[in-house]
Amino acid sequence: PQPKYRKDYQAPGFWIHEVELWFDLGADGTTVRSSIRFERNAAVTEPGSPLVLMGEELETLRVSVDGKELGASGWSATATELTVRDLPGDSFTLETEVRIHPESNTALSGLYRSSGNFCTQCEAEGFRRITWFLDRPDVMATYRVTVTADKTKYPMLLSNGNRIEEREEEGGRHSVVWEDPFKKPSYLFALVAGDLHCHRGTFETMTGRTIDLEIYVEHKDADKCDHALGSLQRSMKWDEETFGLEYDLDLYMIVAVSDFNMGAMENKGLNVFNSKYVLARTDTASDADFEAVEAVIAHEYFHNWTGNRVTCRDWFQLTLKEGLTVYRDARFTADKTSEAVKRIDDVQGLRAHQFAEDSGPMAHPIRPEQYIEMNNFYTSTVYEKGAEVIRMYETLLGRDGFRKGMDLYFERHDGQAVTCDDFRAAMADANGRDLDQFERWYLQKGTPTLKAVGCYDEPNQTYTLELTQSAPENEPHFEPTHMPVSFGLVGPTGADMGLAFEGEDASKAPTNRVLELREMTQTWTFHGVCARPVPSVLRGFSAPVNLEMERSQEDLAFLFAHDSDSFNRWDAGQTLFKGVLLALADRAAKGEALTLDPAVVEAVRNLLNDESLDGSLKSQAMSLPGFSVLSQARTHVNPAALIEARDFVIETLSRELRGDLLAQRKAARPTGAYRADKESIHGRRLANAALGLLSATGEDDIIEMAEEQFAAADNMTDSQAALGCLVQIPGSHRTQALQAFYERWSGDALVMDKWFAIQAMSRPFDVAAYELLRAHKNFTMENPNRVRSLVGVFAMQNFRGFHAQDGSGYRAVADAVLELDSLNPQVASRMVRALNPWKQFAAPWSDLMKAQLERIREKKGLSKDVFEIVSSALG
Ligand code: HT7
Ligand code: ZN
Repeated sequence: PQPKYRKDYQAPGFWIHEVELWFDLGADGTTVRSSIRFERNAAVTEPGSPLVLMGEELETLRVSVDGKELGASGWSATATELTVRDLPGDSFTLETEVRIHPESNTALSGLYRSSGNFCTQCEAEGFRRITWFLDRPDVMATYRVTVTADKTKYPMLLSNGNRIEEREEEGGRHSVVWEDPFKKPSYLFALVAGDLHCHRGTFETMTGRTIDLEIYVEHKDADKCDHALGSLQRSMKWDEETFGLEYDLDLYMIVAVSDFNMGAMENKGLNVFNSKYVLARTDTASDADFEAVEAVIAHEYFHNWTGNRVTCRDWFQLTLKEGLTVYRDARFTADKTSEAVKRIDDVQGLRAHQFAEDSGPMAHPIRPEQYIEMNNFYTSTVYEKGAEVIRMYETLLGRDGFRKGMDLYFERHDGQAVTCDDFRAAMADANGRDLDQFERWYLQKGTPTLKAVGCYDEPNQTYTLELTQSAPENEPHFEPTHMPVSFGLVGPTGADMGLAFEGEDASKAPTNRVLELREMTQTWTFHGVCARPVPSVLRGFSAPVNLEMERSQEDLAFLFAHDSDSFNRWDAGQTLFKGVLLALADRAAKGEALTLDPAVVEAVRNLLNDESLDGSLKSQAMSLPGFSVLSQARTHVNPAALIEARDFVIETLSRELRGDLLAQRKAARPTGAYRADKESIHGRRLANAALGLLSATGEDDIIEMAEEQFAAADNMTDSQAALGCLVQIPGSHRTQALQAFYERWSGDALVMDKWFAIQAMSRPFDVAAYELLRAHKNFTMENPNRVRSLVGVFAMQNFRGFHAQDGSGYRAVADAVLELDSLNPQVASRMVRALNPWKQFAAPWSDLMKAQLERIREKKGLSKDVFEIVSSALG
């Protein structure tokens, strides 16, 4: 397969203004008729040149132009292109009729079936699996869609926009006609047909319009929709209040489906969701699940402006809508929960996944330069690093400046398909700022390093900070970025000091400044610094970089105890832990004895007992850097040594802090019936983190505590946390708890996903246990959630089992990839990435991982999704 390049962009040869579609849905094939109004784009194609449309797996039944059916010489079709010659002029109507097979579509792209219902997924390039089309985002049209199906089996027939007509047809069938007045690209098309429960609500907009809200789920899930509806209402309100953005259609629909490749899809007026991000009831979904539902509903809703009304010119610009929308949903969640907790969770995720991706074989700029299969570029780099880049605009321009930039962006581009450069220009022009250099964040891959060196001059009472940015190892053409570095100085009492430039009064100066680093190296000098401070650099993680700074354990412990910036306070702890863990891993690799510095234990004890912190911050403060973050800091990683070091520190903390953890758990656990207020959520998070840490030693009284919690829990947060502790201990505690959970929940697919995942990430779970679950009657390769719960969790979260020294973990995952590749290439290509970092590991692990990648590459007929990942990994 040949890559496509960003530099080769050309406008389409034809524009499409209006589309009319007729779907005749059947048990054994579906017929799709289309009538499309084309107009030649004279700037690109010569008069008389043919029309070439995109398609995949379509059986073409008929082609006509302006009402005249074309004979064999008028058109020709290959597997992926329909060429129509002899066009009557530069504008005409083309009609086609095709037959497709949703009933056997296991790739879940285009029109497919899930739990007996029909649904679609068109992003990125799935619309061409429905009908011949110019399936590219810069071709925007209005749609009128008629859906016809059996009325008993499919009483609900949905598509984008407004329902304008319903009629009975012969033979027990019926039709519904939909019209979407907003021009949209084909990737936002959607159709759903099924027998579904509809949970209704309304929203009154800021201009007084009433919007109907409809959430469609399977009947059995009718009592799990309240939270989704509330989340949607809160998102609509927030976007009005924060960005002045009002919803446009009169109807907003969300449909939950159980077979879905990703989280959700923002189709205009008709979102289709993975049921995981809709269904929530306190006994089946944890606090984290509730938060995720709200965040994903918000994300898809926010796309209505950032993505749908203003869309991407081409797929290279994906971060234009995704980075911006992730940034928007993160602000929403921060407003609704806790800004500090959300920031820490996000950066933890970014470092574990995006930093790893950015230093591996799939590293790419947030705006990639090339791709073979676009679906492979829905990455943590495009999404999460993309959101960090948007956040940097905000840090540089301020909240008000950012809002001005957003307003100008919509004023200029509503209804258009645009580029990341258009967004940057709106931000610059609205604020009278030069953001040319900022483009490098879109052009360069890899994580830059930011080196900070501070110097306190006691006689002159000045503090000089030197910042240096340097190239990531994998970006040979690095040029300095425009980097906001949020900075403070913490004085000996733990209070922030004034940051005065020469001539300013330190007592009146701000205690936090955003320093704009534009050169490779710059220095700043602060005056009136009356005592030796401890610097707090990159507060709030103001840029997505690796910070390097020589700091003593004492200084880190001091920041861990005092930094006024909650993020940096947490991060000081992480830096401290990371140093300790890596040193221990080096000792473990040499077979040396391990000991933990008591100062580290005391630092955690202090945090735990700091009553100014909420439960979530305390639980974050005691979580150690994970396997991914630790292994990024080393070449030739010995996974066994890393795991041993981590286990040792966890067990030591568990023992040494036993009294504090027990007290914290007791104080933090909410009493009485389940409540979902912030306090209770923080309380459960701390109590369960404490229980998790306590259970590391496997002592009887702690197991008993976990068993009691498991038996008595009236909510999934506590039940799942207790089960998570019990499964770590081989033997009857584990098997009984798993059995009880299974018996209670075997009829609920989303809870069963948890049952698989909890086992797959547990300590005693080796390849033999994996194979047993692989053969379990509740496992299927055809459901992506189930695959992610078992194969995904085993490969990406069970480092012990996956990195087994005999290579059996790698082989098991490669087997799954090969099987999945024929069923669902998108999911296969996600799973295979677990093998990507093979070069980072020491022998024998690296050779064993590589051998599995080679085995996969040899498969005949490998999908281009998996081919692209494997060939870049073997590169
Ligand atoms: N915009 C949506 C992306 C998406 C997707 C992409 C490829 C294949 C399947 C997919 N399902 C959804 C999700 C979002 O970011 O909102
Ligand atoms: Zn999105």
